[in-house]
Amino acid sequence: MSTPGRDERPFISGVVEGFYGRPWTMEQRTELFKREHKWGLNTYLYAPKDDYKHRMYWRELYSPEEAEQLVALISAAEKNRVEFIYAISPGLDITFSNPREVAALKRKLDQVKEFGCRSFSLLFDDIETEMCPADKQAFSSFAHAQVAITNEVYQHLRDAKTFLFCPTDYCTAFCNPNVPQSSYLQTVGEKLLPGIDILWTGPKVVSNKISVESIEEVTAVLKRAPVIWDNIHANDYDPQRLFLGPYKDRPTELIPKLRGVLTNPNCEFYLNFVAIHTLATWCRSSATGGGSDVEMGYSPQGALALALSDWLQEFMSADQPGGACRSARLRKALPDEEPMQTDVAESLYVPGPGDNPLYTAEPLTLDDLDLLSDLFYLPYEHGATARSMLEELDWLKTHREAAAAQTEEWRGRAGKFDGMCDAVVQMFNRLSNAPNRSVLYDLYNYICDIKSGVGLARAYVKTLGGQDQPSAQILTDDPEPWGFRGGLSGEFQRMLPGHGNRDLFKHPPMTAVYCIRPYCSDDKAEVQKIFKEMRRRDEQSPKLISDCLSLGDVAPSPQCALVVEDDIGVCGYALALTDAKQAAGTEQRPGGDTLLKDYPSLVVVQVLPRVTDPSPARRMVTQLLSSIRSSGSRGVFCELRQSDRRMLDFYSKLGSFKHVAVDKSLPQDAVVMATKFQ
Ligand code: GDL
Repeated sequence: MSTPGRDERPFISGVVEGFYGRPWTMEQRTELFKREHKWGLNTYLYAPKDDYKHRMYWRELYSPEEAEQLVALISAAEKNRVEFIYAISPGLDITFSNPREVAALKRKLDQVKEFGCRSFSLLFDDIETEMCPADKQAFSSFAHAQVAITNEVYQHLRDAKTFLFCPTDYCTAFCNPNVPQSSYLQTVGEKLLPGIDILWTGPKVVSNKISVESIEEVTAVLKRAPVIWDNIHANDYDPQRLFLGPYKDRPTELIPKLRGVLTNPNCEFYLNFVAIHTLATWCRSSATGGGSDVEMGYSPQGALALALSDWLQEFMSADQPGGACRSARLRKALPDEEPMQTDVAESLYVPGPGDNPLYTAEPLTLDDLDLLSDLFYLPYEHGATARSMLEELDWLKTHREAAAAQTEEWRGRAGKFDGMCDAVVQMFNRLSNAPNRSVLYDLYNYICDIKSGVGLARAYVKTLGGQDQPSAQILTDDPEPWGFRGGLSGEFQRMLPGHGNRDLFKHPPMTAVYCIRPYCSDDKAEVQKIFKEMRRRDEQSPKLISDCLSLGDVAPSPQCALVVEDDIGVCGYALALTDAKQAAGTEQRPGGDTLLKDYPSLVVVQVLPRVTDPSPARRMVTQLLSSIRSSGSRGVFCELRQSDRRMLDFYSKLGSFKHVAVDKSLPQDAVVMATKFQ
């Protein structure tokens, strides 16, 4: 049999069933081959971690029943032009130097070869790196032991179509001290026979991005282009996560630099429609990716849209006898359409007048699937709707003062948040009604979980807004078990520091302790120091009223001066004038009257850059606003310099302050933001 030259071999593209947990069924795998064929993918790597005879009992041969199933599976792959690669993971307990062990490995692979399999793989991921005494004597390193056995098995099998090796250091993060200098990878690269390809997961086990440079780096050491084992959609490490976002952050320029890409996706077979469909689109985006309908340029959003519209068809097709949706059955039974079928007619219940009407649910929509994908997007990224829900909740939570005052903005945004939560509940209802029960059952735990999470957030916002609605009852002193989610693992999480404010997608965890206290005359020098330090760069520009306040030239109003301290000392301040008119007069500002009429009070806040947590400043402002408000003032303004991005950002995020027209008497680089009390 003649083997094609290295460069003529087609790009390997497809799926690796390489996750921990329940393996897919033979029927699901057969279905996978059909899909791969349809979408232009060409490979399946059989490597289910918890399959008995793949890893733990790798030495055991298959029984006649198992053999029959594997034969059927391999032939189904062939029928669909999918290359079936059989992988084995002997690394948990193999003694590399023992000839009986090598013989056991050969015997097992010979058996699978008899089933019709032509491609094989040896996996050494996730194993102990310390060799046993016998192996230490026989081999100069772990890499030498693995390479020796792999080369021997590869040669024994003689004409393997494809042979893959998974190293123990299979990503940049595992390499010591780094990729180019890793003696493990150097040995593998130099000693592994050239016909053997090497699997690689990228910079990390679950790589956020895979760059061309990182692949060039590893290719140089391995002396061959790697096959990516991509864990972007793998979810076996967290039972609450699922990934329905598009294949992303792998530039298509990688395709000519790689030997192939295999995705190791979600454990739940039916939830991999998007993962596999979008990978197929990615592979077709380059001429070297194989397939005739070459699409130049890959857009994750575009690929997702294609996948979701196909997935909707799958959701809508009944997968169980009698599972057609009620409306379809009804239509069939209508006398003026097709002739009525007796079996349908007999089982069909038509409510009479005064009876309960039949339960009806709207069919699932593409928008529902868009939302679903957004809620369960990618390991390092939430989808747009999920991000916006988080942002809204964060805003509503940090503007409790606005909630208490029932400002129009707070109420408006609370309503918007409620609407987004409702869309999740509606999506859940329509999904539960979908005719394809297999997909629904795979999804069920995840959508239940998100529905509960959303329910809690929704109830919390209602409570903030002072609504005592039944949904807000979830947050009581004696909640049902779904009011404190997560079981024992949830208890542990809640006991660990940072839980609750660890917002992976927004701020780093914060550990500093701040103390806010009233300003006293001894603080004057410290406040001046902070003011001067923060103004160092634009010292030339003319003074604002707030500058006079910070410098102590004008005294703050009673109950309107605070400082914040950390363990080093005073690190910020907030000062206010309930009536800024007099100070404005001292600064001789003609025309400032309009501003002062609507916003008679002034506030100034400053914190040193070492305070990365925005909450101390936010708390000081909230406190001052409430003092100003109780003085009877109608509104508050603050003066900022355009160069003070940090404070501009701070006031913008507060939400209640809006930009107001700058009066001409102010320095050119000044910006005014203000808020009115309702
Ligand atoms: C891994 C395992 C894989 C697992 C994945 C995600 C490789 C080579 N091995 O490290 O079996 O599914 O992480 O948890 O990726």
